[in-house]
Amino acid sequence: MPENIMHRDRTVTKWIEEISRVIVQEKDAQLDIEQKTAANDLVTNMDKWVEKELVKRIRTAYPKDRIVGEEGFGDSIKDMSGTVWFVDPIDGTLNFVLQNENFALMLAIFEDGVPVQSYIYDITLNKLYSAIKGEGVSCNGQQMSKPKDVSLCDGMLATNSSIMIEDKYDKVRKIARKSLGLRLVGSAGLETVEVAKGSIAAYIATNLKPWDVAPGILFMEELGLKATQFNNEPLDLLKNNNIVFAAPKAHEEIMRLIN
Ligand code: 2AM
Ligand code: CA
Ligand code: CA
Ligand code: CA
Repeated sequence: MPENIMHRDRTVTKWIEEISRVIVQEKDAQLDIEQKTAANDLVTNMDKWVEKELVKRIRTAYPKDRIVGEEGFGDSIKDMSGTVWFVDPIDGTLNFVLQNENFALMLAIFEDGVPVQSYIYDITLNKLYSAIKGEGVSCNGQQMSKPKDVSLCDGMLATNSSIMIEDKYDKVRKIARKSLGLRLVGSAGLETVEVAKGSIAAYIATNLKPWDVAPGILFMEELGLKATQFNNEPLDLLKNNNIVFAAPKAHEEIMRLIN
């Protein structure tokens, strides 16, 4: 592994450990909850604090890099040149507020559009999943193996609730019927992790933001899995995406059913 990547990996891992310790410690204290666009689109003081803290640390350690963060403390970017960080301070805010589990802190680093490092930290389970370009994927430092290439009929499908509620993609129901079962966790990051582990054959979701999907690209790449938009094109991190993260066989079937 190149020295600069190894050093940055150690730095990011330490930041995630330190910051998430505060999330766990402060969680039961007063949580300020605000609505963003709707009653199910929330932000808390903790989301904001985590993003501010990460942005501050990235700017100090890597002043030339650009940052795209959900809560708006980063930069707005029009291209992927140079080093770009994607920050989702708490992925699964609704779970964070209502469930006390199933939420994650996520980071992804791209160099000239190429994903080089990704992190998804399951905060309550204390599991840090990290992907490093050319080095595979690990969980708490333990290398993960490539999952089996399964068809839909041998695996489960994860999806996001807007597909189901808004009825925009009727084809998704056809895909669900071919699978062994449907799962909705409510954290794009943790659903990505399930695909990486092979416990879910495919994750299909509509209208996800760049920071929701950025870490998944390298996880899929390093494990021989597929990450595309519904039209089979690569993800575009300058806009929202309808995404499929899947085992290759399941992905091929989904492409046939969705297009
Ligand atoms: P978030 O919790 O970081 O907002 C399920 O809701 C998944 O979709 C979560 O990963 C959530 O990320 C993401 N998501 C993206 N846009 C959303 C929105 N407008 N409202 C709720 N969740 C959204
Ligand atoms: Ca949000
Ligand atoms: Ca998110
Ligand atoms: Ca978030």
